Amino acid sequence: MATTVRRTSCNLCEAICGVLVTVEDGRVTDIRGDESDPLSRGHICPKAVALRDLQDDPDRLTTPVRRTPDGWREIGWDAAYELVVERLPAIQREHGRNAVGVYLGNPNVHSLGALTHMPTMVRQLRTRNRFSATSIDQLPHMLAAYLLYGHQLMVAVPDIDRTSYLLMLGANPLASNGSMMTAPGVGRRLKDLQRRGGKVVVIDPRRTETAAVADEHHFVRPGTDAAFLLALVHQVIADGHARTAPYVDGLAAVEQAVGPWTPERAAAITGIDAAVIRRIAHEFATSGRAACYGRVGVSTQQFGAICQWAIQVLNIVTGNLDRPGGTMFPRPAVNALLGLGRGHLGAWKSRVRGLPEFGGELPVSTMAEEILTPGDGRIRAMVTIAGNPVLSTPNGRRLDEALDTLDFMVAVDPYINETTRHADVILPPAPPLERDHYDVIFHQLAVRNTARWNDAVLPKPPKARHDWEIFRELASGLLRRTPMSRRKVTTTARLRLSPRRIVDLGLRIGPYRLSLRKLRTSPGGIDLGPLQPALPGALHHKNKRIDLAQRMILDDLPRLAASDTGNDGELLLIGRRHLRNNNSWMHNSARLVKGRPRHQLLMNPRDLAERDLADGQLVNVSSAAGTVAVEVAASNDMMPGVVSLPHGFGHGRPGARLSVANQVAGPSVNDVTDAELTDTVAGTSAVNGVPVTVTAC
Ligand SMILES: Nc1nc2c(c(=O)[nH]1)N[C@H]1C(S)=C(S)[C@@H](COP(=O)(O)OP(=O)(O)OC[C@H]3O[C@@H](n4cnc5c(=O)[nH]c(N)nc54)[C@H](O)[C@@H]3O)O[C@H]1N2
Ligand SMILES: Nc1nc2c(c(=O)[nH]1)N[C@H]1C(S)=C(S)[C@@H](COP(=O)(O)OP(=O)(O)OC[C@H]3O[C@@H](n4cnc5c(=O)[nH]c(N)nc54)[C@H](O)[C@@H]3O)O[C@H]1N2
Ligand code: SF4
Ligand SMILES: [Mo]
Repeated sequence: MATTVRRTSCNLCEAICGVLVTVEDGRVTDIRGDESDPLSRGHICPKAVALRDLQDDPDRLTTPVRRTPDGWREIGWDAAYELVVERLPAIQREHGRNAVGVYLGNPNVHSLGALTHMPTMVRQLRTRNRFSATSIDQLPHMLAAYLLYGHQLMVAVPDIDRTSYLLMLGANPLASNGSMMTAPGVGRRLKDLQRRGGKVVVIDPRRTETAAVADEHHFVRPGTDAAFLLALVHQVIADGHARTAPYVDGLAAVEQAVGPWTPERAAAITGIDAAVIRRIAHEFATSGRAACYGRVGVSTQQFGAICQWAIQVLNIVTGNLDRPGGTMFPRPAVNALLGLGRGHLGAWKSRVRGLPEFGGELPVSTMAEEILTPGDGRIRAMVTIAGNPVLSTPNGRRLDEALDTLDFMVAVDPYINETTRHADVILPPAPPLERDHYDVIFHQLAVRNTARWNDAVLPKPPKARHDWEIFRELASGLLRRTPMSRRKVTTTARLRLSPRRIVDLGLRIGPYRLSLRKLRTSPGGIDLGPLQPALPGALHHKNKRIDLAQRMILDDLPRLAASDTGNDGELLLIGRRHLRNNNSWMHNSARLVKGRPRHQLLMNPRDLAERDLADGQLVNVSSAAGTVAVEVAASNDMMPGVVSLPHGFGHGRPGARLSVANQVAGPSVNDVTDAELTDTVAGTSAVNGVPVTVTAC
C-alpha cells in the first residue's frame, strides 16, 4: 500500500489551521493538526476530519446536473456551460441586465480559485442585483474600515497574543474558532493571555463557551451594545483618558455626540450596571494594552454600524489602535486590499425598498422582494455560488418560494440542497482536498503574519473541474457574446492566468518579495513575525488621517436614542454557533452530526415558568415574519428575556439530496428572522434581537 502524509490547510473556517493528511492508495485515512504551522501550531477542531467526509460523500456531485421533467440528469461540462451562457444573456436581452441576480455565499472566501476567477465572471453579467453573505455578516466591519481607514478590507484585528485586556462583544470564538480575527486555537491564546496576568471580558446575552472561560461576563440586552460602547467612550473622555494620535481628527465632535450617553443611561438600556461600565472604561483605558473586539452579535443587529464604529473609536481614543497588544493591521505576503476596490456606499439603491449598495452589493434581505415584486428591473434569473440562502438569509421561506418563480437558475455548488434544488443546472466544483490553497483573505485578518502555500492533496479526477475553471469557462462564454474591446482583451488575458500564477505574482509584488517557489519549500508555512505598527502610512485616505466624526454614524444616533427598549411579553431571539456545525452545509457529515441534538431553543427557566412551559416541550416561536416549531431547552446560561436558536438547520425539504442532513432535526431560524429588520445605515440584516413570542404548540 502506498501511504503518504501531505500538508494542507483546513479551509472550513477562518482559522485556516495547518493539517497533515494521510493518504493510503488514493484515500484519506487520517487528518491531524500540523505542529509546524507557525500560526495554528497543531490546533484543529472536529470539523477538520470532515474534510475527508466531504471527499467521500456519495451525495456530493462530481459532474453537472440538469433538471428535467424526470428529475436530475447528468450532463457534460460543455453542455452545462453552453446552457448558462445562452440563457442568462437571453434573459438580460429580454428584461434588462438587472434581471439576473447573483448570490455569493460564504465558502467563496475560503477558496483561492473562487477569489481569483469568480469576480471576473460576475462582472460579465453587469447586473446591479448582486448579493452576498456580507450583508448578513461583516458588513459593519467593512463599513467602519472604509469610513475610518479608507479601505473596506483594512480591518484592525485584536493583537490577542500580546494584549492584556480583551473586551469581546457578540463573539464566541470557542465555538466559531474566531472571525475577522484569524487566531487558530483561540482557547489556548486566551489561556496564555490570562497566564500573562491579562483579563478577558465578554459581553453577550448568553453565557457562552467563551464567556465560561473569561474573567468576567456580562449579559447585555440584544441590540443595545451601541449604548454600552458609547457610554464607554463617554466615560473614557470624561475621565480625561482620551489621547489620540496626531493623525486623528474629530475627537471634539465625538465628545459632543457621546455627551448624552452616560453610563446610567446605557445601564437602563443594556442591563449592564453603570458602575460596571465605569470600571470597564477605566480598566480599558489604563491597562496599557487593551483591545476591543466585536463580532457577529454586534454586526448583524439593528445598530451594527454604530457598534463597529464605536469599537474602533474606543480603541483609537485610548491609544490602543496600531500598538502591540491593542488592535493592529496585518501585513500579509499577498496584499488582499489590491484585489478589491476601496469601497463605496449608496452608489445605487435597491429597487423595491431603497436600501443602499455597499461595495457593489445590495443587502441580501432585499433578494426575495426583488424576485417577487413585478416591474422593471425585477430579477428573473439567479446565479448562486457557494451559498444556501434559503437557510441562511432572513425570511428564508419567502426566498424558497421566490426561487420557484424564476425563469432560470444556475448554482455553482457541490450539493443539491435547500437552495440549489430550485436550479435548472448545477455546476459542482472539485472539493477542498483536490485544490491548491493559499489563503488570500484570512492572512489579511490574522493575528500573526505568516504565509502558507499548499499543493492539492489529492489529484482531481479527469471529469472534475475546479471552481476557477468553471468561472473561466462561464466568463469566456459570456465574453464571446460581447463586441471586441480593450476590456475584452484584458479580461481574456486575466482569465488565462491560473490561481497559482496569480498568487506567485501577488507574492512577488508583496511586502516580503516572496515567490511561490520559496513558499513551496516550506509547505508547513513560514513565519513573518508579529503584527507591526503601520499608521498613518498604511491609511488609504489620501490625507493619511483618520476622521472619527463620521456623519453617517453620528446622524444615526437619534435612531438609537429613539429605539424601543420596552418589553411587552416579547422575547428577543439571537443566534448561536456550535463547534461541530458549519453554517448551513456540513450537516451531511455523519461524524459531525452524531451526538446530542443541538438545535433546540434555549430559554431561561424563569421565562419558561412565566409561560407555563416545560423543558423539552415543543413550542412555537413566532415573529412578524413567521413561525417555527421546535423543542425548548431550559438554560441558565440565557439572559432572561432572550432566547437562542442556531442557524443552518431546516433540512429535509423535498428534492434536496442530503441523505444524512435530511435526518437532522431542527427548523431553520431564518424562517423566523425578519427580512424587514435591518440596520438601515448599510442594510445589514438584523438576525440578532428579533422580537418573538414563544407559546406551547
Ligand atoms: N439567523 C442567522 N442567519 C445567518 C447567520 C447567523 O448568525 N444567524 N450567519 C450568517 C453568516 S455569518 C454567514 S457567512 C451566512 C452563510 O450562509 P451561506 O452564504 O449560505 O453559506 P453556507 O451556509 O456556508 O453555505 C455554503 C454553500 O456552499 C456550498 N459549498 C461548500 N463548499 C463549496 C465550494 O468550495 N464551492 C462552491 N461553489 N460551493 C461550496 C455548500 O454546498 C452550501 O450550499 O449565513 C448567515 N446566516
Ligand atoms: N463551528 C462553527 N464555526 C464557525 C461557523 C459555524 O457555523 N460553525 N461560522 C463561521 C462564520 S460564517 C462566521 S461569520 C463566524 C462568526 O463568529 P462569531 O461571531 O464568534 O459567531 P457566534 O458563535 O455566532 O457568536 C456570536 C455571539 O453573539 C452573541 N449575540 C447575539 N446577539 C447579541 C447582541 O445583541 N449583543 C452581543 N453582545 N452579543 C450578541 C451570541 O450569543 C453569540 O455568542 O463563525 C465562523 N465559524
Ligand atoms: S478551526 Fe476547525 S474548521 Fe476551522 S480551520 Fe481549524 S480545523 Fe478547520
Ligand atoms: Mo459568516
